[in-house]
Amino acid sequence: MSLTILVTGASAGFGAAIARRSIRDGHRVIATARRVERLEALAQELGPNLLPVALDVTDPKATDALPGCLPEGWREVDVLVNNAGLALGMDPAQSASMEDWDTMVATNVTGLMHVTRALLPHLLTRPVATIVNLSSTAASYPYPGGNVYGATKAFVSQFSLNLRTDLVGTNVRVTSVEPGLCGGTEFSSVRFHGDDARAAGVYAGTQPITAEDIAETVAWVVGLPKHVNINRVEMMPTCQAAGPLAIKRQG
Ligand code: 8X3
Repeated sequence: MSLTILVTGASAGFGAAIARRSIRDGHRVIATARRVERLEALAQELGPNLLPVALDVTDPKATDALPGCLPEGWREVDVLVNNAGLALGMDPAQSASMEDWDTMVATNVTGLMHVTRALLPHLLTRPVATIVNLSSTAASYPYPGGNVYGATKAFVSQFSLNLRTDLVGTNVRVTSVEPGLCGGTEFSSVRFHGDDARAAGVYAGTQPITAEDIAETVAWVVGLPKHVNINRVEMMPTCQAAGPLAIKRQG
């Protein structure tokens, strides 16, 4: 069955991979992002089944107006993929940038919340609908410098679970996808404010999860029969595992 899938943050990384995979699977994609020229390039690549829509998820006026701005024929959204999000900085809390913290909360928490609230009434009218929220292993496993980033992702995971309690008995499913180390995207470069050498160091000697692995997971979640809801998917590359708790010893 061909679905209409709205993906936020679709101009690169996970979002672009999810758009590519969804089109390949015969669906239609509303690709939203701030960087319209990148969306236009994606539309050139993927053809008329991709609709590029400029959207800054941190602009509540724009997110709240989003459903009303969709053109005729694109309003029946079956799947919302809340992918837009970012990590900024890895400094300890006592020296981290407040501006970075505010940006992460505005995007990962407030933006996701507004897009979800705007689309929910429409999703409820579909025979079956799915919200897929991109969270992180950082939601469950703290690490030094993860402070606000991990906290925003804990919000995403818990919001997903709480949404289900409101939506139980409706046809709207909700899944939190929680990846660990993922390579091949701008994630670490953005986190380190363009320091690509430092970003590359994050992946040195590893085979991380890829954006295509995430797209595969989203395709699986979305394609399951309507009586199945996957609550959360935690995924790590085989080279990664949760570490021991830290102990600071004296001497
Ligand atoms: C991405 C995983 O470990 O960089 O969300 O926080 S991590």
